[in-house]
Amino acid sequence: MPAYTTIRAWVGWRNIGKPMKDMYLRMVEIGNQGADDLGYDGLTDLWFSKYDMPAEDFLDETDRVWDELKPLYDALHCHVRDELSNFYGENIVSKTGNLPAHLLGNMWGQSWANIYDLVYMAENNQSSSEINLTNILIEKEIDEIEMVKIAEKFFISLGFEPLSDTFWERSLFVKPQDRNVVCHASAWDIDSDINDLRIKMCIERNAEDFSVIHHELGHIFYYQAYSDLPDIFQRGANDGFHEAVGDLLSLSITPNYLQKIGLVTAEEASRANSDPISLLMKQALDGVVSVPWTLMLDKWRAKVFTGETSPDDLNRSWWELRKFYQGIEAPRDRDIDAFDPGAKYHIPGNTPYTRYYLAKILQYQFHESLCNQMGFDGPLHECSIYDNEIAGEKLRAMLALGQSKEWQSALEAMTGTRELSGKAMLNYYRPLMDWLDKQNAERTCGWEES
Ligand code: X8Z
Ligand code: ZN
Repeated sequence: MPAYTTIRAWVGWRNIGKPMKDMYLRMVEIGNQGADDLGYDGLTDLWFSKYDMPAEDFLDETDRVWDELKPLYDALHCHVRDELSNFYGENIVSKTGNLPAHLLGNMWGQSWANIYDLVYMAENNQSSSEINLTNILIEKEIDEIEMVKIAEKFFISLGFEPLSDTFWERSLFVKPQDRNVVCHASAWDIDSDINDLRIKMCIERNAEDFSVIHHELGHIFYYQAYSDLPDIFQRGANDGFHEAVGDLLSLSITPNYLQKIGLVTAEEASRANSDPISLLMKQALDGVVSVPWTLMLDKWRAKVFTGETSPDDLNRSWWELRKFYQGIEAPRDRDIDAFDPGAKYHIPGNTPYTRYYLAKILQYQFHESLCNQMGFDGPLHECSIYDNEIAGEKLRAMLALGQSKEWQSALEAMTGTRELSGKAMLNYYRPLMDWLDKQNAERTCGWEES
């Protein structure tokens, strides 16, 4: 799509934010009042006090891990910027500045997987080695329900009980034609005593939604795993753990796994395995790219909640943080009354977002540790925990703890460490990082952060 078409879509999408601004500010006011009444120092203190350590220490932990991961993000940013600049021209994408937010293949620039073809395949002409899951789902006529069944089978292979009849009867899988629904995917613990667990999602037959289905089922199997505990413990070890379960399984959707379940041939799998950079690039455009995004979102909210950002500065502060953490900028000056955060579901929905930051990191810690415990000794991106008894047992035991122990102990039970760490993610992407360093050798990386 030409750049000017995407600008119109990008700008139009954000118009919905403008009328939300005053209502949002009122919601923050009420939220702060409620938090104070509960004995917290406002909403920021309330939100970040639920991680089994003082809020400031937890925020320091998130920053520490970002310091570990930033070099990987910077290298990817540098490569993507150069490729986009070659494709669109330097007048649209400068080789030294921020990335224009409308050209990243996603309304929020939170995953760049949709521009994979522009940043890797085109130049390296690797089209033949890539597994295109979207095409496979369509060619094999795998419908929305079958996509969920495939994900369910993955969990069953790890020793989980099959989903209940009511899950299949009462979930929403396909966008209804006769009414409006909230399509943002979600998973619901309606009544786990009678196993009434459901997902609500407008599934589209593509690779992205195949992952999101695993994500949502991760919530469902977590609900199921801790349903026997006293009510007070029926939660994730922390909210990041809840978001990480399905994402953990997504890392195991390897070419060999797809071959095992009959979606690709042995030849297609081995061709895909022969080009690890292609596989890792595709993963990184989602997994690595989401790290600064999931961090900056609540950085913005924290400043709004405390009043450090004044009502007149809401949008300016948003773009300052987008620039600082992600090296992304708006393609046009924003209107004075713009409220761009309002166009992201979790802002008006008031859903905390640091949980996704934690999940993006934890999923690699879980993956690396389970793969090691399974005795897998190849590169981490080739490891799949599918159908592995040891991995299944470890995962089920951790989920069954619910919130009965602090999250550090749940992490320790599964991985042997009590610390959040970016090391596992760095190990996973090591071959890509080496490749990026070579690609970037003659380029000027980085961007002006303020
Ligand atoms: O909102 C979600 C899930 C809902 S449980 C689909 N996610 C975040 C988003 O879409 O922005 C998953 C990744 C980040
Ligand atoms: Zn989720």
